[in-house]
Amino acid sequence: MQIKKELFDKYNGQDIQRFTLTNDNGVSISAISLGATWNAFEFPDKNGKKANVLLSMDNSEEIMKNQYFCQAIGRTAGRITKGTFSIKGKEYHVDANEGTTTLHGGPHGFNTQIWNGSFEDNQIVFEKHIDSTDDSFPGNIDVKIVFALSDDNEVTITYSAKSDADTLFNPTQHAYFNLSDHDNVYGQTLTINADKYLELNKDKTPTGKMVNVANTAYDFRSDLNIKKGIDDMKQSVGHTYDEVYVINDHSVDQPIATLADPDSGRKVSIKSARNALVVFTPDDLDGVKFTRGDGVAHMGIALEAQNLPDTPNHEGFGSVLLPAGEEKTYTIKYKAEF
Ligand code: FUC
Repeated sequence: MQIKKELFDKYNGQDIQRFTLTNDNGVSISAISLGATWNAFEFPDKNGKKANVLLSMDNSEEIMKNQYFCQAIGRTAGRITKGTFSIKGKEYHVDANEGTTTLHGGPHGFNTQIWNGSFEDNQIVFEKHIDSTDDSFPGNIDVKIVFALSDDNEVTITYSAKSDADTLFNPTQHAYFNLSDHDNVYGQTLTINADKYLELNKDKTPTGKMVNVANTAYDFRSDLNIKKGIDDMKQSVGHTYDEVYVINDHSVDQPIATLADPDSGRKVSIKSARNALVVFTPDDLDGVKFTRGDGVAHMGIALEAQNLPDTPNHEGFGSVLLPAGEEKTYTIKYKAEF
């Protein structure tokens, strides 16, 4: 494994560092200290031609202007209705950043923080102490985000946290993928191990209802061409994918989703023990400057492994409680095949 640390750029007068791991197959990942952002995932196609399969950006200003692209998301992925939830009968209000909703940890989420980065045992490690007064969530927490790359081309991202008071912890990595050399994901296919998705209100908060995917454009249970899916969604429900899939009970070794590009032969399968995957294929990426070029509709697909959002406000969504003094660790794995 080769490791490399370099200066990415400066943001608000602070150095932003870029950390890269490259394995013996020439597969590499990079991450930067601003927002613990995953900045590159490079691997070859079936003919050996390498590409970065993430929607990456070249500078911190662009990353912060657009937010969430391949960034660490926390404390809580997705939307919390009215920024309000209860833990053990006590009601909490956290800062909103989308009308009255708290999205992706609110205005001071993980993605806005500059993390202390280092290499430990050939892994990229980002650490941060976040006070309750910094982001309005209960509990002062210590968070650690680790990026690892194996010799069989699997990326493991681990999120650990410990808090001094009961709080919520539902982190994710907001990766947007495009496995092809084209500027859209139309030729790619997606499979998701989910029989159900969440019904959403107009403001995209969950209603609490889970709906069967069978016989709908939401059905990714066997390889579905993404272009066909988007077209069917537009026709049947009038919008593209911005959906929360309820992952079926599964063993940790079983991928929850697989994205494949038949043309290039590149594939990424995602493993997570958790019960949700958000799929987002934005129409409007105009004006966004990516490393691969100017943003256009459906240039990438976001696949966010997490727990169901708005968890404490719905029966049957499970729990994202981080009890005081306990450490919780969540792992997401991305296996590259080519
Ligand atoms: C996803 C979506 C949202 C949002 C964000 C950037 O999680 O559910 O609608 O726009 O990412």
